Amino acid sequence: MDCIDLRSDTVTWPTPEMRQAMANAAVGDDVFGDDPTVNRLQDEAARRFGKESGLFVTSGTMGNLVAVLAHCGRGDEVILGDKAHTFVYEAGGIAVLGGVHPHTVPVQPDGTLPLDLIRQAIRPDNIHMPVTRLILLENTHGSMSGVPIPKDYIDSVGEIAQEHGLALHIDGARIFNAATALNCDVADLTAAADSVTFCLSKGLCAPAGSILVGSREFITKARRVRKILGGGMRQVGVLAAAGLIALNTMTRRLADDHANARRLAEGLAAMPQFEIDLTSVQTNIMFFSLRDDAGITAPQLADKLKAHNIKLMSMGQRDFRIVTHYWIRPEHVDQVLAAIQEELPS
Ligand code: TLP
Repeated sequence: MDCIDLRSDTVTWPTPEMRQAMANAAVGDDVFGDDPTVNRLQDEAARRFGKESGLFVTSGTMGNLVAVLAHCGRGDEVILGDKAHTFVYEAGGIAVLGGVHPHTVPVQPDGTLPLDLIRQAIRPDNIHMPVTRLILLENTHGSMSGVPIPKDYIDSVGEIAQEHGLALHIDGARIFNAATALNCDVADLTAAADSVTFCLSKGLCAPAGSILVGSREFITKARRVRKILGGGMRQVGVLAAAGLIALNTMTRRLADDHANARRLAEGLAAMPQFEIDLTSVQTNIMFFSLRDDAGITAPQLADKLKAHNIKLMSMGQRDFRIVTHYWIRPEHVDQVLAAIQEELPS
């Protein structure tokens, strides 16, 4: 990449190997089910997750929207975290386009929703109330420093869902980061879920695309919803070719991104101007803040770093989010720490 961009892992460029595979991809009309590269990607993704079928969608947002609309009808309710990406950052799509009512539960610092609050949120059979249909979890949890949520917890939520005849969807935009950090298999980690969305872009470097996996019946329904949303694409094997490399190769190297995040977080923690909770830095995302007396605001520091060819995301006057990814190497981490040190008022 042409700069050190730490704003998100969404900024990643496709690798040279991906560009090559894209140029040579076998393609067909995917709305007819004729694209061999898309079909292979969907099948391999489903197999990797131990689910029956997969569906290629344009983005994580579309994957979650398609999943919610395929699980729920108008007036149904989904229980999800108050800081879930689907609740906060997907433009209210589930309500706008699906008439699905979000019922939020406070997300804990470890990314979980308290089990007793999930139980309390499930509606009784009462004509005054919406009908609870779905529970949605996010793993890793983006707004909670990318913490990975362990299998035991997901299984417990799965049991609650089963007891009440509800479905469980996981927004696994970064589920491979979670599996890497937890040292487990994604199929095992998500076994209790009826559906999972994961992103081929972000840390896996594909230029676009996400996959939704679930049962054959569910994916048949989801395919229709995707068409309604205008997400039926044609010779999209050119993207799926990059997606196959994302799925099969890039998922194996995420520990490097986590190690770089750790190195960066420890460097920041050593600077007295910053506050950072090192225990929260478990994958590739970290949040940290400037102390009140740092003598510089977050936007001012981010602005000064531009001259060093470094892009950081400031949030408000004191806070930052940093995300590491494939294009950030250990030497970049050292460069960033040195530049920050240079620009902080002494
Ligand atoms: N997250 C983006 C922004 O939208 C905030 C980022 O930079 O982190 N689920 C989770 C947990 C996500 O973090 C994101 C993207 C999505 C879904 C949506 O994916 P896309 O951007 O492909 O629609």
